[in-house]
Amino acid sequence: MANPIRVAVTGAAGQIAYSILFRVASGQVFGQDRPVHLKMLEITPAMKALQGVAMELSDCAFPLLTKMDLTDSAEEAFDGINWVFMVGAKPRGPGMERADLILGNGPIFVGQGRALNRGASDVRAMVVGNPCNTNCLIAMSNSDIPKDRFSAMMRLDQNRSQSLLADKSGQPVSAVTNMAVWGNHSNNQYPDFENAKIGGKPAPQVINDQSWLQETFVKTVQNRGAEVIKARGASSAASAANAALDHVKSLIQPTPAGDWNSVAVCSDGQYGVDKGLIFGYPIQTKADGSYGVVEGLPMSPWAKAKFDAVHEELRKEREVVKHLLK
Ligand code: NAX
Repeated sequence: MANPIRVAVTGAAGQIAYSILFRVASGQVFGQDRPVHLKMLEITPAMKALQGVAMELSDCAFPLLTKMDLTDSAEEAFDGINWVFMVGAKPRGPGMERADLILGNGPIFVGQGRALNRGASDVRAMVVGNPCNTNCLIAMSNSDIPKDRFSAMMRLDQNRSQSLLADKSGQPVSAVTNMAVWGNHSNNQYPDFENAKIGGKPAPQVINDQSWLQETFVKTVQNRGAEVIKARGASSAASAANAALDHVKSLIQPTPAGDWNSVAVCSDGQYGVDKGLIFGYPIQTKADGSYGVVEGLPMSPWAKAKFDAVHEELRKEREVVKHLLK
């Protein structure tokens, strides 16, 4: 058997982690031949609940789960890790502005960013805790590890988009490919139906209803999180965890030829985005494990306006947290 992969999960007693941990321990992400050592981080008051989660993990008798560490210290949690799911953050409360959420959660990612320096030489970090793009920017800025090891999650938005296009076109989800969601995981994100394909054909040609695509589709994807909260009384959890797993798999497995996935990564100026912003792009992972942004996708003037708006939103978020950036 290979050496165990060391995987940290922050916010490990929370609802998203409750789904991530069991699926990672069962081998669904890193493979059925790779043992897993879980390193679970929580805040001190949640350590008892975390013990309960660990008891349940133990009760599953997962053959691949070799070890569990439970801690309230980011330095301990990140020591020697290969991957981290950065989920832990406070959810947005009633009446809270986005800027308040950014200021509330941002400091968490300063300390955790520094603690990432304790990771293994190949450490990689993905951020789920909101506002995930800007939290990822803060962690990246406060750590010394290479920028291409950081990403934030747009995959729930991609999956929501694919499902909706499949439903509208009467085709299976697997027929919907090339789904880019540009920019920020916020209600200004732009799910790009213009470049999406259904059964290998351009989505607008298959659906042939521009006003549904521009209005209903885009708004439904943008507001889906809020709709789930209204219906369930709690924010997306199993679907968010599922997306986190898809996200990591799409970064460690080669992307099928001609397709792409949506991942927020550090911009190197592609599509005119400010260098250094964590921006949702179409990404392809190569056979050697490196990844790149798919360049040269066309955008109508209507789409470009959506793109510019979400770019501007991320610039403003960076401004709000500039005191937390190194
Ligand atoms: P929960 O409130 O169930 O769990 C969060 C956990 O994080 C709690 O157990 C809390 O004690 C812990 N925590 C807080 N501060 C911490 C710190 N400094 N170190 C370690 N742990 C800490 O929330 P949950 O539903 O699991 O959501 C977690 C985060 O994911 C939230 O910020 C949420 O907004 C975000 N989401 C992001 C999504 C995305 O697509 N990027 C979608 C789903 C979700 O809304």
